[in-house]
Amino acid sequence: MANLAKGLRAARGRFITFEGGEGAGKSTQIKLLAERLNASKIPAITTREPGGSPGAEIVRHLLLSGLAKALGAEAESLLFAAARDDHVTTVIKPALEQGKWVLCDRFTDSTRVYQGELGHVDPQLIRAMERVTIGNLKPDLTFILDVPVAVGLKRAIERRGTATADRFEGEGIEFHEKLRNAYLGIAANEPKRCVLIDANADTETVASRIWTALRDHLFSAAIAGDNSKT
Ligand code: Z5A
Repeated sequence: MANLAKGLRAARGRFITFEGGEGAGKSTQIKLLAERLNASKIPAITTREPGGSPGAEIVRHLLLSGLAKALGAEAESLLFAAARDDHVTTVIKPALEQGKWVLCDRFTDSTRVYQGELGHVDPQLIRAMERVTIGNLKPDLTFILDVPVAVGLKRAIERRGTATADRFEGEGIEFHEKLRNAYLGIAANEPKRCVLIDANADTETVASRIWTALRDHLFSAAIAGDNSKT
């Protein structure tokens, strides 16, 4: 493990994104994974979208407060793209170039699902925005955390307490069911990049599922790369 960590530190970092519906447990799991990687001497940072950089956090406020909703799904997509552009340029790419692993709470799949599938924004516009904002920066691995809608919403409502629901939390059950199906579709269509995680379990069990999948996908690839040099 020590040699592997040394080899992985020397290379470009890995880009890992977490996706899923409301209350799936992404933020909880990202934090746990970062702690585990750092404890294994693999430097990892956590970040999120929309946001993650000072400029993008301003756009986040505009989007999640619902102020931009009246502009329509296309305009909202452009705002998500503007936030992503700043985040990728100022945070994600520099960290990867320094050899850090970047764990990001939501990324382009969220735009595909929320604005594309649910907001009916033209897929060609979604792809064009991806080309502009991320170029060839694709996640090395995407964890799609899956929970039944009722479970996710219950968790989110409990966490929110008396605070007001944000722009997307306020949508109805049908919206969240469609969201879940859209994520299941992405996981089925892109099995090399995406790992579907059953997140309807206690926190430690989900963390262990994620660690096992990470080891299988990224560490085994790194070991194979290492062995091929000998
Ligand atoms: N959005 C978009 O439309 N287009 C885009 O391109 C992008 C985003 C990038 C961002 O919301 C919104 O922006 C999002 C999509 C949209 N819409 N929504 N809704 P956000 O950043 O404010 O929140 P989120 O990304 O949706 O995450 P979340 O729903 O707040 O939750 P989470 O990160 O998946 O879960 P959590 O915070 O880790 O856990 C939620 C609660 O459950 C918490 O109290 C935990 O302690 C508890 N929890 C976590 N795991 C467990 C387990 N295993 N068992 C029991 N309880 C648990």
